[in-house]
Amino acid sequence: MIASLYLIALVLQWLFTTVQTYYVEKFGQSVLEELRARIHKKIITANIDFFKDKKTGDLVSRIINDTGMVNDVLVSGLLGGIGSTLSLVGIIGAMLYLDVKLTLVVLLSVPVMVFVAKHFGGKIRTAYRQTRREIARISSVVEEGVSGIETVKAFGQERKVEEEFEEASKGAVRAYIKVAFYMGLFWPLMNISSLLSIVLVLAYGGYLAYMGAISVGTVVAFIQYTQRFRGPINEVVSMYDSLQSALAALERIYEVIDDPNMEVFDGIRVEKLEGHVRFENVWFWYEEGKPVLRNINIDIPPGTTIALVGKTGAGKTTMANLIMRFYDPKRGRILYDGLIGTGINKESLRSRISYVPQETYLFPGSVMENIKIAKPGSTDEEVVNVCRQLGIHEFIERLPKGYDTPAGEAGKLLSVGEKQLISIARAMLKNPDIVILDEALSSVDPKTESLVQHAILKLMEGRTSIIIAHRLTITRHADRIIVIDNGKIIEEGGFKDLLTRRGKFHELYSSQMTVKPMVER
Ligand code: TTP
Ligand code: MG
Repeated sequence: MIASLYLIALVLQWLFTTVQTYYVEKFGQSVLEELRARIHKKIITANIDFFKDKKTGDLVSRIINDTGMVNDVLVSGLLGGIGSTLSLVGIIGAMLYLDVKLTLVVLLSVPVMVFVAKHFGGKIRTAYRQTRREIARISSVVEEGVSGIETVKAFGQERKVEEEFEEASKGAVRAYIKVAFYMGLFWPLMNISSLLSIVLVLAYGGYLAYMGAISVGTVVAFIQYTQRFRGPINEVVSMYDSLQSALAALERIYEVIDDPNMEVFDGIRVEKLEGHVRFENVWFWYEEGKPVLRNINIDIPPGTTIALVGKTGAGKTTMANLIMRFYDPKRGRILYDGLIGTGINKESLRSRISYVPQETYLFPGSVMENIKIAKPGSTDEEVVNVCRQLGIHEFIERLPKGYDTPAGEAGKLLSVGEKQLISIARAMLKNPDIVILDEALSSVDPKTESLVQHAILKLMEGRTSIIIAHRLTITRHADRIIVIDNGKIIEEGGFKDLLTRRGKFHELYSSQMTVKPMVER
């Protein structure tokens, strides 16, 4: 009878273990998926402020390592934890059934174990958190070193990057050793407190048996139970400390998810803009107390072109950032067709503006695919048409594989001028109402330069355009030129007007005109 019950128990155990492993893993993976998706969504949709103090490697580590850690603990912790809790309940029940007083004696060791677990648990958690941070630092160093590899090599910085890596790697080792140290203290203390309860059972149980209050068999059963008791208690406590590391990981995940830098996509949706842009007493700073734009007032009527010129660091790109609403003015406001910028839905506003940034970012994929990102769902014909209008179709056709030429990771295969042309084609494909062009300073060969210039003029035709001009020849085509210095407008007017006035613009222009031929030669 007992043998067959035992057999049935074995079969049930096998069945339940199988079912449990499957479902717990499935549950763990779905939680993992959800966490990963949430943190990734947060990163992609956060506003630009969010990225100011973040490192790519660190963010990647949070998505991969920290969520993975939470999953491991969920799975192993749940498996071990549920089983152990059930065993503990069973064992304590059986002991209580045999003898209540002796059970209480065994349970005396529980507060000791809980104290040890709590006290050292905290230390272990701190040390775990440190390990998470060090792992993230290793990813950052690798990420930065690899993405900046040209600069690293050009300046012979290999040794320095290597040292940074070694330092981060050693930091991780130190953090793990600290964890090991506290664990090393923790487990022996746990074991000793559980062994002490066997001593108590021997002493008190032995006394009771000697006095004839209980049988020797009961004492033997208690010793067995006490030994079986230690396993599940250890498991529950170890679940406790893996929970500690999961909490450390969760904290890092929620630091990102709860970051207040949310991109808010509400406000009025705009379908189409006339293109009237107006800066009213706009002040802006990235850091409190260091204004980058001071009381800017500009009125750009629909369909006109203004050129922003000024020394490096004057605040030109910052003005572009404000028009795109990557940031909002700290004081004053920007109006679009008379609507206050902060009341317009960002997504819809950005869909009406083409921004050609100072540096072109190309995604892996062909030239064709890279242009198409400006307007998802567009056809090859549309792209070719746009390139024809811009006068760069023949140019692209002459690339090694024409429109199918791979743009390569971050555009490593294309020259600066070629990248700029792709960027302009993108802007044109979007058919925007407003164009912002942050022209790159890097010199392009004269042939490409005239191609670029021609394409820019085509792009600006009939649209409100703000062109940040580094090469001042293009300012000839602007309706108005605004000279910025140290965040202030110091001069404005038409091209001829400013030249005859012989002020700041004249100075900038003539210095470029005399230097340029030498550069080109
Ligand atoms: P920019 O607006 O970038 O200056 P600029 O575009 O006129 O310069 P360049 O011709 O070289 O392109 O910078 C103005 C100041 O603001 C400068 O001191 C750097 C600072 N700044 C930040 O602190 N964070 C930023 O994200 C940017 C874009 C600028
Ligand atoms: Mg700039």
